[in-house]
Amino acid sequence: MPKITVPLKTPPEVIAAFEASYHVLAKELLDELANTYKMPKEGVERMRAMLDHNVCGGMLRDALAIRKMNRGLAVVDTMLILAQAQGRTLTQEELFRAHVAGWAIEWLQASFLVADDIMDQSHTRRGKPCWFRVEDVGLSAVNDALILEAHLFKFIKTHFRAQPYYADLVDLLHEVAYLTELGQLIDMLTAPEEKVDLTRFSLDRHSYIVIHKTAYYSFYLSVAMALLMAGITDDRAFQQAKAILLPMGEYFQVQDDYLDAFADPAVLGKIGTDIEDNKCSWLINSALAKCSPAQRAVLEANYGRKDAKCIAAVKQVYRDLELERAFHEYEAASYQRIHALIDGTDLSLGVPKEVYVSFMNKVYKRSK
Ligand code: DMA
Ligand code: MG
Ligand code: MG
Ligand code: MG
Repeated sequence: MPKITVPLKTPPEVIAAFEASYHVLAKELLDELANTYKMPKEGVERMRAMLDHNVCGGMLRDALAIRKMNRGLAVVDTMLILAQAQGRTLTQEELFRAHVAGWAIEWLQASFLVADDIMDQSHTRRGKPCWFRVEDVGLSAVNDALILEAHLFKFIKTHFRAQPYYADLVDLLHEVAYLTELGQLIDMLTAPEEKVDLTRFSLDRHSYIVIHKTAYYSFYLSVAMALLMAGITDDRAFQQAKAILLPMGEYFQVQDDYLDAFADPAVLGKIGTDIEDNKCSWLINSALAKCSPAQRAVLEANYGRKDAKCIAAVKQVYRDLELERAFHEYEAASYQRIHALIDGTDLSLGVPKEVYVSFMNKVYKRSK
């Protein structure tokens, strides 16, 4: 295999080019509203504001600070690495298609997040109010979540229908969206409002939730899309990607759970709601595994209640149990485990290790 060089961080010019493609896609969608669907101007402007708030999230300057765009950029990074492995560079068309595929994941994520914030009754996202909390939006955000999902299939059609793998790409997106929705279902079912029952939680339940709600779309999808675009058809390559990226995604969601209680909301861009929402988070599961009967009683009395005093009492138990340290131990162990999986990859399947290493580097020890 030719030598592969991967920058530690995605270079700013790669990010800028990726962002430029956002504007191409947004313009296509908005122009179509006016020209094909004869939408009143007011509707077009509302759609523009909705996309700006939920998908783009501001200009590049802000993007670097708040929007990580990890998922979308991972498609681009993976394509660049796969091309190097094939001893070639991407054509302009291929690079643009990698951008479009990356934005499809970002659009899908926007659709999930708009709905997730309603379900979780969250307050802020990416440093701004959640979309449903914006004045004059409210529950019409439910329809916006559906529109965001429809959008990605529209622009995937525009830019991929002539490709031989178009049907596989659409099928993959539908399958991964469904898996995510199943994860969200079990996440919600395990966290009923006003019905706190800590015996409902377990690490097995947690693992099912996070692999479905997060790992497939945030990790596996980016690489699987790139494999399709690179013409890789051997199912073993997809299975291998799953075997590495699902554990990586599980680790990522454990970070998300940890940050929900312990990160500075100003850095994280969102205010945690897991404790008051009665969520089956990694922290509560770790606390239940270690706590004394007295601490368990405190958790039982305070978990899942929308009251600042109750939230503080739960966080105090988390601190007394040194869950921050437990998390850092988990983080180090995950790093070892995932790198062992990466080291075991079968290179004959045409996917270099750098694909996985570069993805892991983006998320390891993140603070937002
Ligand atoms: C989010 O899980 C999963 C999806 C599919 C959006 P979460 O509610 O923990 O996410 P966040 O902490 O970002 O609200
Ligand atoms: Mg949420
Ligand atoms: Mg949620
Ligand atoms: Mg969370």
